[in-house]
Amino acid sequence: MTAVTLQTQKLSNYINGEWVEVNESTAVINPATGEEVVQVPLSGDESVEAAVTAAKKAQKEWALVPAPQRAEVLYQVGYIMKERKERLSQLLTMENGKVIEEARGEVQEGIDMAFYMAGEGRRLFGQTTPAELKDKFAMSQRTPVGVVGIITPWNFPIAIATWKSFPAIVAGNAVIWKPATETPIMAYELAKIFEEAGLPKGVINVVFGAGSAVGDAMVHHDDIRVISFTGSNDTGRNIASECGKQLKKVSLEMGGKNAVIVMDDADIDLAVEGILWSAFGTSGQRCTACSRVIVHESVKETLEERLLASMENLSIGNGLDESIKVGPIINHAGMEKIKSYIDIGKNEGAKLLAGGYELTDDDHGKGNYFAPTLFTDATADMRIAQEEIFGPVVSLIPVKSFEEAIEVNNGVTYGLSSSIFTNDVNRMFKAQRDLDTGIVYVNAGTTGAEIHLPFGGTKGTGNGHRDSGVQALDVFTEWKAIYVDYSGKLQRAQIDVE
Ligand code: UN1
Repeated sequence: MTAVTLQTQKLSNYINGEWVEVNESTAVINPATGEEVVQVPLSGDESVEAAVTAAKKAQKEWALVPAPQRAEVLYQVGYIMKERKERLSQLLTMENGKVIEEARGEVQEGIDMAFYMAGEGRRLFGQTTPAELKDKFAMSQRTPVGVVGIITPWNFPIAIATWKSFPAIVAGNAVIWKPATETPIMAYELAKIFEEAGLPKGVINVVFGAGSAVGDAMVHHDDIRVISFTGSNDTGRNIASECGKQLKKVSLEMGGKNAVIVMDDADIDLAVEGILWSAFGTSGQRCTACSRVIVHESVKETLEERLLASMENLSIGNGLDESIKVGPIINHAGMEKIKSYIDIGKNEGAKLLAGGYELTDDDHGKGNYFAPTLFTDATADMRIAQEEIFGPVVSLIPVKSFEEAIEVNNGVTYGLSSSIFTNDVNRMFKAQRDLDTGIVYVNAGTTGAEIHLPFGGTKGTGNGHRDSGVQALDVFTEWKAIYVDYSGKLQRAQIDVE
């Protein structure tokens, strides 16, 4: 693997097609090594103001460009991303820590989104509907909302940004993007790609920052008509209440407490593979990560044994090494949160079967590494079985029946993803109907959503909107109803109906 390098030591905002320096900055740390990767700007209100001014102006022009031509830019973005896939993947591993194979997968998710949404440029379907009056034509079509704000997380810094920015752009909006402080490089690289692809200046603007400074300014700006946010529950709820006060449209995706159900008739080896991949891949730092295994009591011991045996093969380290399966935890705060849940689980009486500690030996000491962890004999109401941990920690909850499994799966405040391993076709269909989550898998783990399907969840996971899929367009467009009367006379709806 030839090591890639960044062209700069300090990133700049991208506003109105210009790279704008900000005085204040903070270090981005590679979680695998503890070393500084780059400095990220700490912007304030004035950067958001400049970005909105640029975006407002650019959006008026951009909305007039025919959608198939807007899509041409996205095709170019896709081609450049494809050409640069390896570079982007390595940089992603350096800032986020995820293992290189997963980084390549994430970049691929972004490439797929580019081509998929570019295709929407030739669809963006509206509807024609029969009018109730004679010689009258009625239709509904999508129109851009204007300037939209997107706030993206560190765990999928490029894929989630593409889920939000690509539909927004193809639909004729301009975008203000606040990327996560921990992972600004993907935003910087993607902004450069937009620039090279020929996106007119001001259509995308990237404003870096830390804490809530930039996000707050975006949420409170009257000219930003939509906020699309993926991140923590607390932040999402604050954004939602602020947006509520202003009647600003908001789309939220705020995590999960996703379960794999293993029934007595399941292929146990397949279930073990599914659990390992979805619980310990990305070190459990996915919204879709499996952090509960609801297991039929008759196969509990077999599952425990096989899981423990397979967990021994999980190599932990710097994800740039192709042989590594589990990378680091994003930062110290993430690490402290995971550790606190280990104590909580032990105090609640769950049995710790494996892991439960930070790796501090010479090979790992400088990075933030946590051993893949397995609790068993957890009960559905324990905090480790209810709250999102965002780390490589999974808890087995034994149940007596299929019905109980479904009830336990649904008995949490989140509703993002769920999975069932069974070979009984009736159970498969009942489960897909009864599992109260936005995503359901049969005989696969809880991760691995594809970009052309809607991504999001029920209950506390969000507020009913979806990322990716054609459904993402609903966030970034308004429906306009249009009536054309060609009767040559005044026809009053509801009154002059013959
Ligand atoms: C996330 O963790 O927020 O389905 C996104 C998956 C990935 C996306 C995860 N395609 O696990």
